[in-house]
Amino acid sequence: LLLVFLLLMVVFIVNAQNRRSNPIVSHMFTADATARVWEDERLYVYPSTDIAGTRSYSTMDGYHIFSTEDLITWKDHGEILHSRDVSWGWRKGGYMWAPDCVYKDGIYYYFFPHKNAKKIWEIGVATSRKPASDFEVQGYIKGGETFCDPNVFIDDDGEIYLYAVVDAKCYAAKLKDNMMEIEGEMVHQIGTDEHREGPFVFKRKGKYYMIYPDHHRPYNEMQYSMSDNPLGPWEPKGLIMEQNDLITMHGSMVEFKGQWYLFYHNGSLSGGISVNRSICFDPVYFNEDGTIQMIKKSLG
Ligand code: FUB
Repeated sequence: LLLVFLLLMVVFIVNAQNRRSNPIVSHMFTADATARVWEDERLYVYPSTDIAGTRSYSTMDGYHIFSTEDLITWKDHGEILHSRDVSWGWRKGGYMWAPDCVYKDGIYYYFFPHKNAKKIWEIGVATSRKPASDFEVQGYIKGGETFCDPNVFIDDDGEIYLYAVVDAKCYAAKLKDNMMEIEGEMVHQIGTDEHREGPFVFKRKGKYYMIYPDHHRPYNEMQYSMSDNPLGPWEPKGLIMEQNDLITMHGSMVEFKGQWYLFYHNGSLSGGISVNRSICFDPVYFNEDGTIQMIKKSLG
């Protein structure tokens, strides 16, 4: 009897933990999750912040960072950057949209789309020697004007690529070593035609993957393309996650402790309010040929 009781307790605790894991954050609204695993074996999520009570994405402001070592307990590292820290930014603040962060030569580079004093999108760059604090704004990427939703991918050979969006199309270029200038011009990424916003590129077993939200209405779905080259052309591979309860879908994919995960957002905390989103994650499984299996959502 005692054994049965203990077994029931274990099942109860595991279930309770699973229930707690999504959404990741429940004390504020978060969206556009970029997940990264750094050398300290922690997983960091770099999301944007949705403002309670707002009616518009224009009010989004003040980035937080969250991290975990077990996908159960999450640490909020607090607000690490606000529009008031951006000297060249739109005077009324807000417009701090989907960020990314990469690590290179001892420095964490935080990329954030923000409107400049003329209300035109720039890709801001802030740096720190730590993954979740002390970020200082360095400026914005030259050649990245009007682009939004930056994603930076560093290949095994050290080449750096910037992906970003304008007019619901994905463009990309090499980034110079200084991380502040693109080489040449942003080029349209062929084979990502269903793309609407928020690209995220990663590499697995020598293949390049780009995941992106599509134009599906009323709610976006998550699709992906694959390539042998980080600048394409890409081969569209179709859906990996069906629609959530929101018009936007934006996410990232990362391997953590031997398992791949998709990070994304939905309206689970707000009851489906488009501008009050919550970040979630679910496991991802690959087929033998490298294609991605449809992802089962644990919520929404
Ligand atoms: O969060 C603001 C915008 O909504 C992002 O930049 C888009 O990707 C969409 O999620």
